[in-house]
Amino acid sequence: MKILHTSDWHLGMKLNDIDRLPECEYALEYLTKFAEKEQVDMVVIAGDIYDSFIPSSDAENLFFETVKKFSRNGKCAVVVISGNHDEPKRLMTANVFAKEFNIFIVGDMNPVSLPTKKFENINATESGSGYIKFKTSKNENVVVACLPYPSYYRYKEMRKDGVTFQEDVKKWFTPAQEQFNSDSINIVVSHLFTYPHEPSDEDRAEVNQISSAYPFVDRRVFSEHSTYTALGHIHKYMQVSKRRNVYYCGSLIHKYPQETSDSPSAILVELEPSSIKSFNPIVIPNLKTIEEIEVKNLEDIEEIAKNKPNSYLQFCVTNFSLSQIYYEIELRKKYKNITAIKIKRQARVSGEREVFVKGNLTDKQILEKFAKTVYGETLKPKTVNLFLELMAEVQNETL
Ligand SMILES: [Mn+2]
Repeated sequence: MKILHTSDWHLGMKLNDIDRLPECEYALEYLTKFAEKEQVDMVVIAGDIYDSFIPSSDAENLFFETVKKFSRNGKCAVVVISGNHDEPKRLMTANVFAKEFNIFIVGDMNPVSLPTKKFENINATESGSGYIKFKTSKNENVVVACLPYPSYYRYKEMRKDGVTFQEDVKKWFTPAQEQFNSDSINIVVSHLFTYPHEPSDEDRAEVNQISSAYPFVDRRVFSEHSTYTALGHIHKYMQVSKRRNVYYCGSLIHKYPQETSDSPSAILVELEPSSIKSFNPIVIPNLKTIEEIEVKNLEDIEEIAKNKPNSYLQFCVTNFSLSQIYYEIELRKKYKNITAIKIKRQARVSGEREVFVKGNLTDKQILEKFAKTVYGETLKPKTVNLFLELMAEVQNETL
């Protein structure tokens, strides 16, 4: 069977007050056409459908339209889980209608209700705590284990002393992963942090300790009997485990300049019981790109911003004087495609790093030191006095 793995749509995401929904629409248009052309049997969406708990009606509309297109009147099953950005209950309300399109939205560990009608290609046959079983027209048995974004709050559990997050996630996975059979196609869908290295025994204790503060798990939580594990949460295409076939597919649209236009953001896999028949990372074309550009002077920015209206631009300026601050504000106002102007620190240019300790320094000395290290400048007495006046005012207010 053919499966399309997509994740982290973040519908409703904004950048510099620019609504990125048209970009999502463009990418999803491509992805739905692709899924139709490939005649995929199942689409899994590994969480973070929306960017916020209360999405706009436009964002919801795009989600509903898209999953409906994916379903091709029920020919393709669509399995959606909630991510940390989604409000699980709100996401699941659509299940009342969704199941009649072969669409299943999983936001908690309760069994989803099954459709009342039969579809020609793939049908849900059973559901339980964290899993849905399907049967295809080619008589393939499919088990999908779903673990929506795991958190103690969402799973209504308390963290116990001496029990790691790793152990709890493994426990939450158990009822579903126990359903895996050697003759079925076993799929895991989740939204969490994991990493591609197996910690050594030495490191393990440390990893467990850190993971009690930061919710991440290592790949031992994923069943060895899983044919394919579809993850969301990290916005970058990544192979976590080759042996266990654990993958992050990447986000729908780019969020960071490191993601180049040719990085994959979806995965098409063809699965057989206990093996992958074919594996294809998909590069989804983006309507806009994110670029990081280094310039010498602030004056160089305007020309670039004018010529690249379809890119989000993050500038890094080498020479910057504090007196140019108003010019910078004006530039940002005029060109909405400028998403950041960072100043390359003088200390970093010369390769030095200075540790800044307040110690017994006065406010005046701190300001002068700051200006010197960050901007390489000596401030005019007028600027220093203005700063001190403001500081005095703030201190008076907070007393
Ligand atoms: Mn996430």
